[in-house]
Amino acid sequence: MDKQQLKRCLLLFLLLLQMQNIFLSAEVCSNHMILPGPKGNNSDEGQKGDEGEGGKQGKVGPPGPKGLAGEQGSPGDIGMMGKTGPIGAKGEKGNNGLTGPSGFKGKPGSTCDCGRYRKVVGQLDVNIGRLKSSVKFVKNVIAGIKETDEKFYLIVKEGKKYNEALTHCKVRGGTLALPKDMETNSMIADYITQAGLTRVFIGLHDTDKEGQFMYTDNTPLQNYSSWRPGEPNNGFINEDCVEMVSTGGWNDVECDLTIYFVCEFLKKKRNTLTIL
Ligand SMILES: [Ca+2]
Ligand SMILES: [Ca+2]
Repeated sequence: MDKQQLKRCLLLFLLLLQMQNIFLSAEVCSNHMILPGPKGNNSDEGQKGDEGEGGKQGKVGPPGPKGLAGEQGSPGDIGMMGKTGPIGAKGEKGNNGLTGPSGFKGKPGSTCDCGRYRKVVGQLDVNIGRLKSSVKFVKNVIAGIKETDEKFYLIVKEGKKYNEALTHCKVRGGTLALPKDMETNSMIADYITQAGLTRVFIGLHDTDKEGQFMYTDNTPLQNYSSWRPGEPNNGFINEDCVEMVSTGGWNDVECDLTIYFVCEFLKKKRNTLTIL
C-alpha cells in the first residue's frame, strides 16, 4: 500500500466513526427512554403471571345455514259451511219407469137397463160438445165487443166461408153485421182495426141477382154504401159476398173465401147472444 492509499483509508475510517457518534446521540435525544437491559439467562426465568381477566363478548356471528324441513303438521279444524249456491238448471226428464204389475181382476157387474143410461150419457156428450163450441165462440169474441143503443157487435176470429159465418151468427140469435149508416160502418171499421185484423165478412151479398146487393135481413141497399174505389167489380165472376176492410171500405169477394166475420145481435131480445 502506497502512501496515497493509506491516507484515503484513514479518512474513511474517521468519517464512519463520526457518523456512528451522530446516530447514537440522535437516538438518545429522540426517545428519552431507558433501554432494557440484556436478556437474562435461562436460569433467571421469571414466575408465571396471574390469570388474566375474561375477554370482551364477541360480535354476533353471521346467520347459520337453513335448517332441514320439519315434519308435516296435523290437519286443522274443519272450516265453516259455505253460503248456499244458486239454483242449478232444470235437469233432463228421466226415462219412464218400468210398467207396474197388473191389477186385480174386478168384481163382476150386475145386470141393469143400460140402454136408458146410454141415452142419458149420449145426451150429455151432445151437451158437452155444444158447451165446448160455445166456450170456443166466447173465447174468440172475448177480446172485444162493440155496442150501440140497439145492438151488440162481435168479431169472431174463426175463419169461415160466408154461408158458414152467417149460420154461425144465426144459431146464436144474430146475423152477420149490417152496416146501414156511416156511424155503424165506422164503428165496425174501428173494431176491425182494434182487433188487429184487415178484413171480415159483413151481411151483404148479391147472390140472388147479380149487381143487386141485399143485406142478410133481406133489405136492399138504400142511401148508404161504402164501396172501395172500383168496387163492386164482380172481379172473379162469382164475387157475390161482401167484406169490409179496416178502413171501412167494402169489396165484393168470392163467398167461398175463408175469413173472419162480424156478427150483430139485437139488444131488444133480452140477451140475444145464445150461449147454449
Ligand atoms: Ca157479384
Ligand atoms: Ca171485388
